[in-house]
Amino acid sequence: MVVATPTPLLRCGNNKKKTAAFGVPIIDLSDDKSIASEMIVKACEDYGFFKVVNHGVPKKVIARMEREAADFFSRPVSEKGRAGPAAPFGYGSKNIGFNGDKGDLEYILLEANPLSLTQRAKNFSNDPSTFSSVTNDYVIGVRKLSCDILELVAEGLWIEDNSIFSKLISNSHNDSCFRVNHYPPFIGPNDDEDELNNNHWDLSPNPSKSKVGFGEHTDPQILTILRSNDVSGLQIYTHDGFWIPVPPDPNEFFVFVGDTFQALTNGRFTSVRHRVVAINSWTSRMSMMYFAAPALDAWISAPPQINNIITSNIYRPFKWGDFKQIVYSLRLADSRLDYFKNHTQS
Ligand code: GA4
Repeated sequence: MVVATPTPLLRCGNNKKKTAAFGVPIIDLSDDKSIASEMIVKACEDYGFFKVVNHGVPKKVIARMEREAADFFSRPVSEKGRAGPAAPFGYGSKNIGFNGDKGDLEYILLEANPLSLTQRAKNFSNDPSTFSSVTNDYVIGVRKLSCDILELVAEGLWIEDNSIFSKLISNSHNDSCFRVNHYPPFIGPNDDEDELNNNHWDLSPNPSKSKVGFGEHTDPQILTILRSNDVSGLQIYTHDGFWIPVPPDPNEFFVFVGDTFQALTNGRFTSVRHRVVAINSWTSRMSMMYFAAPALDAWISAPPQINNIITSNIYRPFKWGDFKQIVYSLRLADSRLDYFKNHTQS
């Protein structure tokens, strides 16, 4: 069932706040399958974003991952630095990607497969076997959640083979990755009007008073599964031009449609633009993202069932590995899928 959680809406493009009721779609995975699948498809079409409850990932698995990551970030800078630089995997601070993007954060980026997690664990913990087993358990939990969601999507789209999308990421050569972001506490200048507006201030496209934790972008993969602690900062951009603050919820997961899912659905779903802006808080924000990606040599093209007779393919088929190469050659905020548009499309 999708429930509306009222949240203020902030129009992009000026500093005046326009508020209206908005609800992040909430999908209850314990609901009847046909209801959940219909709701997920609608949320993917309308926002490319939703929250899942009754997700099945054990609380203990989440808590242990949170503890391991917090332990690592609490270490001295000199020690953490030994796990870097992120190229793209490892420990990173301030620099995002290879083309000059910066953010006010530090992070860990890892390949989400058991072999690589085992090999890298020694850089992140004095007890590498615990670190790799905790991370692996978390990845297994969120991968299963991604597969459940992708199967529900296929059902909601009336595709006979309900594993058509999920098999791309359950494939043993999947290129999924796992990231933990750590944003420092931030206390900004005092502003009475802002206080009245829940401290959500200066949410224009280029915020001047607030600090950008992670600049606006879409995720290139199929799906992203995000979980954070209780500190806010995440915002999503809606189809009608609003930046919306997403209230954090440490017990649940948020799901983002990525560019590859946009291509797999021939644009029926659109990847959601999002960013993290530092909001007044004495504590740091920590978020964990699982980016569900296919194997490098997997072909990405929309199955014929997606299109009705008159719809032509917006994108030409591409391999995930080729798309990924383009992704890393561009800046964070760039629209990467345009490179794979069919020439007949405007
Ligand atoms: C955004 C989503 C994931 O965090 C990520 C990021 C990657 C990186 O940090 O190395 C990228 C970014 C992300 C998209 C554009 C490129 C690549 C930084 C960057 C500037 C791990 C991913 O897959 O793409």
